[in-house]
Amino acid sequence: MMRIDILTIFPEFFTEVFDFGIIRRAREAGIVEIGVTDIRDFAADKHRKTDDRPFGGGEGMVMKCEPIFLAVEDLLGTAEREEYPAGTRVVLLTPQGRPLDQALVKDLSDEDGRILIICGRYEGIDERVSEALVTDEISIGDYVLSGGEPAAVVMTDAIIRLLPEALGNESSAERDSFSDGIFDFPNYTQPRNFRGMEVPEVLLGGNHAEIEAWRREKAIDKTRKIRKDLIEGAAVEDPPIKK
Ligand code: 6GU
Repeated sequence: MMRIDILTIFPEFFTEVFDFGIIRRAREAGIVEIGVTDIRDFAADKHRKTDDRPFGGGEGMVMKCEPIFLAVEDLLGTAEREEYPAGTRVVLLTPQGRPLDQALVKDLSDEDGRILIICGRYEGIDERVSEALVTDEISIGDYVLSGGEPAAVVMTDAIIRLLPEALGNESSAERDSFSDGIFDFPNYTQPRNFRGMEVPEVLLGGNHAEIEAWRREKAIDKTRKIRKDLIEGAAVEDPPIKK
């Protein structure tokens, strides 16, 4: 079983977010266990302060290192990165991290693994957390969130759905957008005509080779239009001839 622990100053943020769909089923099936730890429970002072003003001056507050060290020590029984048991990752979610992509998700998705996810807040977090605790600093994209909590949900979802037996349809992850480096092909279902918008003829014909070719062409077309950078990195042969 995989174990994911989220360290946050807003534990209530996660009360229902993991109770739906694939994540709920994976938890119920014992494929993954998710724990949420309130960093504030490890604040030593009587005001339970988890942040303070930055040394050197400047705007905003900085998350203190001690409560985070104590929380990680409590969960793992050690604070030394070198001593983590094999398969343990301590992730700091921060806009200054390595961008999360499907390859990194796959790397993190270990059916017997253990991941601690530290949600950064405010203007920053004491650098000693990165220096001594963290194995991976990760960002979910080039935009700024007010905290790592939404990113923790994103990352957790992406990891869990890749665990063996998490998906109802075993082959779905193989067919994912991005598993071959480009977008998924467009899908249609009933009705064949919706307000004058027709389902493409080729999909109704039952010619599987033709359907396959059409889907690949559409997937490449759409990827090229929206994410040219993906086409350059993907194993995509000749551009399809435009009709
Ligand atoms: Cl992980 N945290 C914050 N605060 N902002 C982000 C992010 C993370 N990833 C992208 N923007």
